[in-house]
Amino acid sequence: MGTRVNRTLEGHGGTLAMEAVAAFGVGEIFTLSGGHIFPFYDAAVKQMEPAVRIVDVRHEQTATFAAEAMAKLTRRPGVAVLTAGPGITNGLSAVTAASFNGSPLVVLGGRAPQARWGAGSLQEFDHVPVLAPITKLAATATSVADCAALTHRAAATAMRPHRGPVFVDFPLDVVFAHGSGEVPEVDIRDHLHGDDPDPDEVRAAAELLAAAERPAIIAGSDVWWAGAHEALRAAAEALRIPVFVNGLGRGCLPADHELAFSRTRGLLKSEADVVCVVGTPLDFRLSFGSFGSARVIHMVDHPDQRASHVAPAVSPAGDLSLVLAGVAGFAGSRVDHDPWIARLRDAEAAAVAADEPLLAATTDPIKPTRIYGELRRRLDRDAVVVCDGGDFVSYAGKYVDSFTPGCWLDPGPFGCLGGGMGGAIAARVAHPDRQVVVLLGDGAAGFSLMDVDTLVRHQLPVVMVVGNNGIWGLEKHPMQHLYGYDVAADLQTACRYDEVVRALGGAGETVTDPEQVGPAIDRALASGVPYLVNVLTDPSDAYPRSSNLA
Ligand SMILES: Cc1ncc(C[n+]2csc(CCOP(=O)(O)OP(=O)(O)O)c2C)c(N)n1
Ligand SMILES: [Mg+2]
Repeated sequence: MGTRVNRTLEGHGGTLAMEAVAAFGVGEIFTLSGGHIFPFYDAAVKQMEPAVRIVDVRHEQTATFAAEAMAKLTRRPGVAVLTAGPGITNGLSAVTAASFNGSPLVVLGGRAPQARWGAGSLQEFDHVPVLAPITKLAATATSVADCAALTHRAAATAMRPHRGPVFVDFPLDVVFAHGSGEVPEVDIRDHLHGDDPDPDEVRAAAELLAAAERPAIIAGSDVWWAGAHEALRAAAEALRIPVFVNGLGRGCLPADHELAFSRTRGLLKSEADVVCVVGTPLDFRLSFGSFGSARVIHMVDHPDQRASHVAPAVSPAGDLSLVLAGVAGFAGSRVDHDPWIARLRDAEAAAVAADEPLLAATTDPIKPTRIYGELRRRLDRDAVVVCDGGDFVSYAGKYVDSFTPGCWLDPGPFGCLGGGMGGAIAARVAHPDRQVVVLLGDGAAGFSLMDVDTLVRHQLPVVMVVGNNGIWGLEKHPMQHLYGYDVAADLQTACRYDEVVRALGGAGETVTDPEQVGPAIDRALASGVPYLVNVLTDPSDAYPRSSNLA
């Protein structure tokens, strides 16, 4: 890293800040206008070569979700530029989601002028104390030179494992002022690696896996962030260990790999003797790290990711490529895992067979599973799938297979609804030629559907599929179960979300016949415009849920 040269650049503060993020490979910003942030726009269109793409949206929430999604899709910083005060507070949920997800989101904010601070300028608000608990770095640039140096430091901090969001705000009188500053040159590869793990801990983990009768790996997002998907495959193949995935771990081993499993994770609790969780927290999604009597290995990209509520057998911390390569290189003898692999494969095949009728269901109203039956066979191996919703999206997690890493955008453990259009925008910007399919609950759709306008204005065609059950399903069914009644859980029945998209300049249709789900998705994929397939689904259908949320 020390060999990189710094460029001394002249310009206003906005140019220096933008040059600093552009050095990380950032080619676009997601934003909504405000006078405080004009210098960033001027930099993007007039001062920089090549120009930086400005994707202007209809809600800062969408800008911030889009920037996080861009990071997930590209493994480099994603940048949101938000105006002072309400622009920044509108982005808070998405920043918090990025913090939970360990995503290198960079938020550049406007700020009321320094010279008048305290006098009551428009939108004067000290954002830093609000952002500090949900970011790795939150600070104010205090000079033109600082616009470059602090922004560089922020982006580098976001990228360093364990990754996470950062925030810098720029007082009006700093960001409009001219001056010079050093913009460090960046080789993004320098920012992908974590610290070296302790070789003894890596060896201990490999020995445990090799000696186990029935081991399994569960791989999560940090495997993708670390670019460790090849090392994951090598480790699994070398020791012949079944692999399950969650979050951005999806696709790190293709779903049709001989060692990839998805439907039999429940068996780990009753049958596995060693479970190795790599690159994801031991949270509610993984039964808080408790897998029956199995011993747990927790591989993390930084020591601060070790769980405090579980005592794993061993917990190697550091660069996950090196950790997994260390496992792959294990030279000792190992137990034959093939009987266990065969056992899981049989159970997996039985689960898949049992679901066939659900995926082909011809009921009226339509079962949400039928939508997935149709979608599964239409998705390309590198399709980007964006999830935003409750039960409808839980089905996506179960029935959509991932074959390519960096293709799966879900809300993650913060569970914030409303990221759908942000994900859609980013996916189409990052991957102009791939399928982009956004799966929306009807409730979730309401948070961001106005940003279909952004898809239309920026000519970003995507397919949206709404599982429209007319309810907040993931709340209505549990409330009924708990109280025997429900309240605040109903939405409009058969609301025409497709007409909303039409009004905004896209296209769409409502589907009530199960036989029309597939053809409607075909029309959407072929349309070349933002297209919403509004499928009226059965409100009595509840996702069969077993996980314990709290
Ligand atoms: C911002 C936000 N508000 C509320 C919730 C609580 N919540 C989780 S799932 C859900 C219901 C989602 O309904 P919908 O999108 O229609 O999907 P469905 O469950 O009906 O398939 C709600 C309200 C949340 N996770 N995030
Ligand atoms: Mg719903």
